Amino acid sequence: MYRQEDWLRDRLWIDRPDADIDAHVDQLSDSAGFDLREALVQWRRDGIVLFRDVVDHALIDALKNDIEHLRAHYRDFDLLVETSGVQKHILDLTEEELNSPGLKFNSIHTISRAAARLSLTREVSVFLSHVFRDAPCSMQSLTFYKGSQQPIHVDYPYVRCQTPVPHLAASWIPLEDIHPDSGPLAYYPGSHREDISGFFDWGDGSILLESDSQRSPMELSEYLAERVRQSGIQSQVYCPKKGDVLVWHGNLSHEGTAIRNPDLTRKSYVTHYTSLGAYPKAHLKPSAPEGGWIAHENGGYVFEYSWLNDLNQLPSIEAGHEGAAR
Ligand SMILES: O=C(O)CCC(=O)C(=O)O
Repeated sequence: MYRQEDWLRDRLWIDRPDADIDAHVDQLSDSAGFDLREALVQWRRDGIVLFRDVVDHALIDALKNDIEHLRAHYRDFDLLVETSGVQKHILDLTEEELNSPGLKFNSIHTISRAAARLSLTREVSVFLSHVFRDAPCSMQSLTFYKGSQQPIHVDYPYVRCQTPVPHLAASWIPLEDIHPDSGPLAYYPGSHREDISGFFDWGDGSILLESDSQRSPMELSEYLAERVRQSGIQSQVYCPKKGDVLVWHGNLSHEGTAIRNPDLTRKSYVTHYTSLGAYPKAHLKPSAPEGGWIAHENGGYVFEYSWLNDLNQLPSIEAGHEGAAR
């Protein structure tokens, strides 16, 4: 069982009371290519960092093309999807489910090279290598076509294969300019700090959702909504432009806001990351980390899952988006 004291023991350096960002930055010999000190200060304070106009538009277009191809030929591919909280194989979807809001494609990066490479966008990989003091690794990805309308939550009770659990962050890449009526993501700056979030007890002191948890995700949402209300934190609605990317802390409260215009898409790509040292060993092929990856760029990795082999790939594999180790 993973408890609050385990989280406090395992926290990343930057979340500890004695974190010395100046000392960390002053000993670096290479420039990050952005204001790393400011980004780390903001991360510690707000639990988010936003990089504007840094994501490769050609890769975004390649992923959008992959998504359209997948939607048109979905019975030819092997991918898990989530619809109304239920996981299914994409080939078992009805047309109605394929078009339902809230449909998520799980880990499209296993069949889309463009997606795998987007997860390792330079600024995100470089920034997270400093947060983790280790190579960032994508653990899973989620692709949305429309707004999720997901209630307020934090990721770590659900995304918890990594050891230690606090080695967790996420990025959110818009695949188009996001319209305020499409159900944008919203987040609560500063809510990642333990004095604000507290620790939701799923039962007997466990802070992770387990198969025998006595409390429900909706109770977590009610708890977090009350914590942010009590601390007076206002939500920030994220309406990014294509090219922007938001990175958030594994304990940051966030939600999918209400869709005001159901005709609008909200095409977006989320990656959850851990550090190389915390990556679940059982998910790695025997040749990893030297081999067994789909993408290895900018110091980060997207590994092949140990249980998957030779999946039918989407068109970006052929279109010069194969990527290379750098
Ligand atoms: O994009 C959204 O609406 C929600 C995404 C999210 O909550 C997540 O990936 O953890």
